[in-house]
Amino acid sequence: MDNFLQLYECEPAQNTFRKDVMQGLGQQPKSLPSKYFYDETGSALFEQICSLDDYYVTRTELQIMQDNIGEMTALLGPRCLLIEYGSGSSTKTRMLLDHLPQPAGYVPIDISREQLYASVLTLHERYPQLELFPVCTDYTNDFELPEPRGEVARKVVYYPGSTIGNFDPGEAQAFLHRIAGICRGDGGLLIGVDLKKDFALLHRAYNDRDGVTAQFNLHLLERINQELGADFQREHFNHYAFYNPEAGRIEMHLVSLQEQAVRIEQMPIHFKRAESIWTENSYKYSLDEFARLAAGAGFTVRRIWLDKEALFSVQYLSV
Ligand code: AVI
Repeated sequence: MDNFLQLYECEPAQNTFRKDVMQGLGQQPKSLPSKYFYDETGSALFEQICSLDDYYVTRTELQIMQDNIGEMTALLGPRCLLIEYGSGSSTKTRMLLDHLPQPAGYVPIDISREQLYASVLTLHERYPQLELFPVCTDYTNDFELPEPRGEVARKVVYYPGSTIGNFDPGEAQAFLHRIAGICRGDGGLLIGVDLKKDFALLHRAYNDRDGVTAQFNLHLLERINQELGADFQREHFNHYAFYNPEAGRIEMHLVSLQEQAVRIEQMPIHFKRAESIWTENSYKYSLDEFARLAAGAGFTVRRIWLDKEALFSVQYLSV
C-alpha cells in the first residue's frame, strides 16, 4: 500500500468557483457552468441518476460495452495506457480493465477529489498489478499528464457517458482537438456519444419520476450557499428541463418562482419572477453530425457500436 501511495499524484483542483459563479449570475441570461454540479453530494446524486430507469443513457452504454467488450479491447491491444477524462466511479472502465491485455497503466482524471480517492482505492484492491496515475483537476483547463516509466504501445483516451454533449459544439471540437494531440501516433479515443431520438424519451430522462435530476440541479444552489455563504432558498426555484429540437440539446434551468434577491458574499443578485439560471446543455448528435465535429478536430471515426434501438453510440476514433 505504501508503494501504491508513492505512485499517487494528485494536483489540487483550481478554485475558480467563486469567480465563475459571480460572472455567471452577473450576466444575462444568468448561467452556471455544469461542471460545478460535481462536488461530493452532486457526484453521488449523479451516480443515482445513472441507475434510474428513466435515464436510459448509462444502462444503454453499459449494454453496448458488454456486448462488444472483446472487440473493443482487441482494438486497444496490449501495453495500452488508458486515460479517462471525468472518471467518476470508474464503473465502465472496470469492464475495459477486466479484459485489456497487459495494460500499461490507468490515468483517471476527475474534478472530485473524494470520488477519485475512493475509486482509486477500489481499483487498487481489484487490480493490484495495475499502475494507477490519478489526476485531480478540472480537465477543461490545460494540465500535464503523468508519464509511466514502463513501455507504452499506445495512449487511448476513454471518454464515456456522452459527457462530450455537455460542451457546446465549438467547445467540444476544441476539447477533441486537445485529445487528438494525446492520441497522435497509434493511439485513439473511445467515446460515448448520445444520439438524437424520440423527444418523449429524452424528456423523461431529464425529468425523472423520482425527482433525482431535480435534486441534482437544485443542489448547485446549496453548493453556492455552503461554499460562498449565499442565501439561496431552494424552494424558491424549480428544476426545468426540456429538449430544444432546433439546437439539438436538452437544456436544464433553475427557474425563480418569485421576484427575489439572493445575497452572495453581501452582493445582492436580483431575480425576476420566472427568470432562469441556465445550468446545463446536453447535446444529442446524429452519427453524421458527430463524425463532422470529430473530423474538424482531426479525428476519423474507425468503428461505431450501437444498441438495438440506436439510442446511444460508443465510437473509436483515431487521428
Ligand atoms: C454527465 N452528463 C453526460 C449528463 C447528461 O446526461 O448530460 C449529466 C446529467 N444531467 C442531468 N442528468 C444527467
